[in-house]
Amino acid sequence: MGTRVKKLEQKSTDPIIKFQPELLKKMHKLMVLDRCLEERLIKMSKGGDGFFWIGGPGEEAFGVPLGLLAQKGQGLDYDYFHFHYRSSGTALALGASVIDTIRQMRTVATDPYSRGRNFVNHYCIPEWNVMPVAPTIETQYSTVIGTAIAQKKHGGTGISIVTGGDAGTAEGDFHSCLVWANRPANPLPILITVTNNGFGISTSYEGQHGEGQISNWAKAFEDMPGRTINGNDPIETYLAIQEAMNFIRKERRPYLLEVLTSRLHGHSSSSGANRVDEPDCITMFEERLLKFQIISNGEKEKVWDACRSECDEAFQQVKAEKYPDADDIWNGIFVEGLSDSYPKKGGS
Ligand SMILES: Cc1ncc(C[n+]2csc(CCOP(=O)(O)OP(=O)(O)O)c2C)c(N)n1
Ligand SMILES: [Mg+2]
Repeated sequence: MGTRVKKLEQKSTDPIIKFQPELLKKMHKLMVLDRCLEERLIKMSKGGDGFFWIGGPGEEAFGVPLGLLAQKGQGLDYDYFHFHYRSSGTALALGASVIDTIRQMRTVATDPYSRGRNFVNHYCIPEWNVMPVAPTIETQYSTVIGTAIAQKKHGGTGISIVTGGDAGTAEGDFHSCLVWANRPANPLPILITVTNNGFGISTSYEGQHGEGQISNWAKAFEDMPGRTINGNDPIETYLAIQEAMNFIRKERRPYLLEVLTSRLHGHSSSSGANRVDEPDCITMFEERLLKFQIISNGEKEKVWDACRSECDEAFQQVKAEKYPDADDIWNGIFVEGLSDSYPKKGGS
C-alpha cells in the first residue's frame, strides 16, 4: 500500500500531466523529425553528398518548444530570431520543411536560405523574422540589439530571441548584448538564451568559466531575471520558455536563460560527428510518454519510421536538383541588386 501511494504521488507531481496529449505528441514528433534530419545530414557529410556539417542533435528538447511558443510572422509585431548553427529544431517547429535544410547541406541552387552558398543549418527566413545565421560565433548577440530596439519603439508584444553556445559567451558580443538589453534608459525585450553543452569545440567548460553558471551574469543587472534549466527535459524547457516569454512580452525587458544540453555528435563534421555517450533527451521523453500512456510503443515506432522516410525521400529528391551556376554568386547580394559598376572579376 505504502509503495503504491508513493508511486501515485510521484506520478501526480510530474508537470507532464498538465500538458494536453496532442501537444506532447506534437513535440515528440518534431523532436524525432529533427533527430532524423540531423542524422541524414551527418550521413550526407560522411558520404560525400554534402560538405561541412554542424547542427543540433541533443538540443531538440530546447529547440522545439522554443519554436512552438514563438509568435511567428513578419515584422515588428512578431518575434525575431537570431540563431546559432544548432537551431534546426526551432526552424522545424516554426514550420520549416526538412527538404530545405537538406538542400542547404547539398549546396544546391534550390536552397532557399542561401542558394547553396552557406553551411547547413544557417537559416534565413524573412517571412518568419529569422535573421541570417552567421558562421562567426556570437555576432547574433549584437544584431539582436537592433531588432529589439525597433520592437521597443514600435510597442506591442513581439520580442527578439537569441541563441548561442556557452563558449561563445566569452566574446564581447555577449556582454554588449547584456549591457544594451539592461540600459535603465531603455531596457530591451530580448530573450537571451545560451545552450550550455559543456564544450567549445574540444575545450571543456570547467577550466574556462570563472562565473560558475552562465546565468550568474544576470546578477549584475538588478532587474533581469536569470535562470539555469535542464535542456534535456522538454517539459521543463517549455514551461521555462513560456514563463520567460510572458515576462518579456509584458515587461518589455530582458531575461537570461541558460539551458544545459547534451551534444550528441560532437562539435561538427570537423570533429568526426560520431555519436557520443551523453543523455538523450528523446529517449528520456519517450520513457515518460510511455509511462503516462500518452503514446504506445507501436505509435512511437510509427513516428520514427515516418520521420526517417520523410528525410530519405527528401534526400532522394534533392540529389536530382542542380547546383548553382558560378555566375549566380552575384545574385541576391544586395536587396536592390548589383550595380553594373561592381567589379565582378576577382584578383588584385
Ligand atoms: C568569431 C569566431 N571565433 C571562433 C570561431 C570558431 N568556432 C566555431 S564554433 C566554436 C565554439 C563555440 O562553442 P560554443 O559557443 O560553446 O557553442 P557550441 O558549438 O558548443 O554549440 C568556435 C570557437 C568562429 N566560428 N567564430
Ligand atoms: Mg558549447
